[in-house]
Amino acid sequence: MADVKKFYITTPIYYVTDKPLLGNSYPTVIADVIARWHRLRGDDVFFLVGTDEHGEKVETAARTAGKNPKEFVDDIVGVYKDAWQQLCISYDYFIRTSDPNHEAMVSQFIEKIAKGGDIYKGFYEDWYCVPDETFWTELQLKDGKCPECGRPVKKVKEECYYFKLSKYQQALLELYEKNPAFLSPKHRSKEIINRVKAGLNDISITRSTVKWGVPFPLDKSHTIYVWVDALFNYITALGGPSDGRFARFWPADVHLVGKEINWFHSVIWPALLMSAGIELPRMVFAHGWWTAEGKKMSKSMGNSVNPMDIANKYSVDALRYVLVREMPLGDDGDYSEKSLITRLNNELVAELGNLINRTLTIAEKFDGKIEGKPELDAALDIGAIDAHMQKNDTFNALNDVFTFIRAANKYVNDKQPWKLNGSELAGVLYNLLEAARIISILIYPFMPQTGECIAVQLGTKVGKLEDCKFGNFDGKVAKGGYLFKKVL
Ligand code: ME8
Repeated sequence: MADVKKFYITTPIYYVTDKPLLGNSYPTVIADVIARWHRLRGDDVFFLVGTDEHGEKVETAARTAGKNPKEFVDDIVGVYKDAWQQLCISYDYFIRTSDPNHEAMVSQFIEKIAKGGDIYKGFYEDWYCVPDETFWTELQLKDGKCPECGRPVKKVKEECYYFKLSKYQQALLELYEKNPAFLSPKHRSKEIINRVKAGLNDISITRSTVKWGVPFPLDKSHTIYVWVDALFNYITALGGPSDGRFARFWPADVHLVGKEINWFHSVIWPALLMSAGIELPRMVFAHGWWTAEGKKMSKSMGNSVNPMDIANKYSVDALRYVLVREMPLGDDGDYSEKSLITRLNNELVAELGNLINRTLTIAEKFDGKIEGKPELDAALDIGAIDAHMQKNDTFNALNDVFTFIRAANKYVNDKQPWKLNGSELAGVLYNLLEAARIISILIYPFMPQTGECIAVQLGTKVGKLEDCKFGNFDGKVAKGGYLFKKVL
């Protein structure tokens, strides 16, 4: 296994115009799984989440709701925090871009970039997608609409300040060349590299018609473009360059983002950092998109999925399980309730739940000393699972954990412990209880409540990765209820 190290992972910070949906719960759950795994290894982890609170989209949503923007965002942030608590998101810090500390630091970074000569005054006359907070040229539009989300765009004509993004073309291409993992997964890197090779335009980094934002330090009649404000959250959350947390955790090890915001993270963000003289993050990992029941999820189509409804109906862990298991990280996938029920019944109930239940049932009836020789250990390859997780391959890691669960179930079927007694039964039970204990650890990052529930029934605590080897079982079994209930 690789050495223990510091590990800093971030999710996108979400626009606070609505409650959390399945889409943005996805990177939050995946980042949580990865952060929890690193903590199991003993790594020094910092896991950041937060909210993107400025800009035209939020300003407009607040106006529509008849509130001032600050009141409006304060109300929704609470909903996000509650949702993340319910989904067992173990974040270390929740950043809000309306935090005064964040605002002050963003202003300082912009002053630094301006001092370096990378900002100049100009005029923007082209298109803008408010829901995505993105500038588009006439040529980029698709049928006159936003090429990213397909929604209508509006014409913007306003004075603005530009950032010299074009100056960083060569440096960015060198970054991608020298550090291929920066653009992850590999199959999404080509698109970015080709676009950067084709040439970079300077970008507008202020709005003079949007009031809800960080004042632009060089000209207070402008606010800083919401995307520039937002990207700096990854540093301001650590208290900025003079803070001990920055020294300890920066550069970020993984910025997990949706594929539609890869450009901002893989091109604009490193260019801003180069300009500000700050070390670059190690990886931007662009994950894929969910559709729901075969269709793009959107409120207007009435098929946006509320993750809390799924969690309340089936359990938080069933939701987390499906988010990891149904779609390899980096690919696109489809969420359907039918598929969730199939996995819940066939995998969580019939494989994991059944193994733990039958193991505990036999163990409770047995009153001898539980001892034996490891036999099931050959079916477990912790190194391979950890290697998947080092590549953020949550899908294959979970797959391998289930391969072990299946091997343990097969072991029960082969050994038929109900026909055994004495030392033979003790030996089989020893293997099953040690397997169950190890499973409680391995499953914990994916399904924390299930991991804890197994450990409690075994009379142990969820251990660390180093405890995932067959030793002496020293728990005290107290069988509880079923882990999962079959959905009929
Ligand atoms: O873009 N499938 O915020 P946002 C998978 N504030 N992931 C989805 C998804 C879907 N159907 N829908 C949304 C912003 N997501 C900016 C980010 S970061 C400095 C600023 C996820 O509220 C996906 O990760 O629109 C996407 O990148 C994110 O939600 C967008 O959230």
